[in-house]
Amino acid sequence: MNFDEFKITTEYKATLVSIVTPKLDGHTDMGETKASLAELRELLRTLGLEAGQEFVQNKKDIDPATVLGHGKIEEIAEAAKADGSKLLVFDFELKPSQVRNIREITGLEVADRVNIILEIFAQHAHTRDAKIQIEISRLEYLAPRLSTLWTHLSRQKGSTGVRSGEGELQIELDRRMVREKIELLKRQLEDISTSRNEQKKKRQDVAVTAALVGYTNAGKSSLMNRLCKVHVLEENKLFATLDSTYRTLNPDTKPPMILIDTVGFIQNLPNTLIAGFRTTLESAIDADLLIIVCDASDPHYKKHLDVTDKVLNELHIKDKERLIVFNKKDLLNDPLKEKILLKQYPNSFVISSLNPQDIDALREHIINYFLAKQAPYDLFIPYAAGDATSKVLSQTNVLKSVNHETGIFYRIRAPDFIFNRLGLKKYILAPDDVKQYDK
Ligand SMILES: Nc1nc2c(ncn2[C@@H]2O[C@H](COP(=O)(O)OP(=O)(O)OP(=O)(O)O)[C@@H](O)[C@H]2O)c(=O)[nH]1
Ligand SMILES: [Mg+2]
Repeated sequence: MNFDEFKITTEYKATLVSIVTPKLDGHTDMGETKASLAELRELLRTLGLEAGQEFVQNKKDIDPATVLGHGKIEEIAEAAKADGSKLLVFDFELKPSQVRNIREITGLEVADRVNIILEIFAQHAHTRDAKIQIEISRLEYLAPRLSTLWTHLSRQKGSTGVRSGEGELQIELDRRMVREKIELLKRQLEDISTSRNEQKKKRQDVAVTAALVGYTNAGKSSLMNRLCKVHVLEENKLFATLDSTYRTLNPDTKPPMILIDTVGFIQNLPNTLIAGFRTTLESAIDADLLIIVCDASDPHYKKHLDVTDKVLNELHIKDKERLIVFNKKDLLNDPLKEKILLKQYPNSFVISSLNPQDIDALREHIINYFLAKQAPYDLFIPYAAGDATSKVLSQTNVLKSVNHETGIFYRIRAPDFIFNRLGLKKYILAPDDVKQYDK
């Protein structure tokens, strides 16, 4: 079967539908629902879909068949048709049976938030890795919905003679095919993960890493580009980055410091996607430092930080060392906001990635963070030990050097794992001798 048939047609104008109810997380008051709808508009824009009217129903209980009330759904469908819209997009996850019911009542196409996010991920996946992960997530989303899709498809094709038995059999066959395909893709992903682990091991021996994580569109890639003076795709689109990218922050420090750019987070990120992107986020799991990037100009920045926390929790990396960077300072209208942020989040940074001075300060901070983690050593290396001198110069960070008659005094910093393998221990000065050479 060809799953492309179920892709959302982007020529459709979308009508947005949501709810305010104590029964649904993220939709418990009008403020939450409106914020989520605004984000859904952004998601639709990213996908290239025109977003039309939006409708919200206040409801104590969720209708199991259609979520919103039957009458309300009919009313929305009328208005959508009058507006030339053929697609209803619900701002929460719908059950397969609900999709089927709403389609039957309205005669319109029906999609939900998960559907939209999956489409964006599918469009933005470039590497083999990301493509496989998104395909697994899509198939897992589709599998329980196959019966809906089957009835929908047979109706769409104007087929009159599909007997129910035939349909059932077809659905069973399709399900099996989907399960097998998922298994196959997971095996492929494991292979990739193995070779990634080997690369990671190699990297851990020679570098320290910091991962940029945070809500989508916060400016992670922009920061990466400016901190490392390279070019990674940055776009005013949600989920511009889907796979992790590695760049050297500073080639002059030893070992080199590497920054990792990762996929953005979003609220109500479907579980299948978190699971699917675990391998991509593994780079963050292994990083020595997490740099949480947050768009300070977004009125919902707190919510974004909460979502980030939640995802990090799900990845079991809540306790890792972290630095919060509030970005897009240039868009803050209120001059007090920076002060408030710094007070609420001590040791955080408030910057604009468009401002070179801010970038330099942050870069220096990250470099110093890693250097401070390295132990200092005071060495005296005789001129005769040329080999040791070249190791010091090529593999450690020299803070100070003083030439003497018989050799050179070095104050250096190096991580234990590097210092231990250099064979320089015999040149370490006893504390009492340091004064004599350190001048
Ligand atoms: N005004 C302003 N815009 C910024 C700043 N930093 C980033 N941007 C813009 O914000 C948008 C998103 O930036 P990205 O770097 O792609 O964001 P991201 O966090 O990598 O997003 P995903 O890859 O989708 O998770 C782009 O249009 C950037 O030009 C900033 O400091 N100020
Ligand atoms: Mg990005």
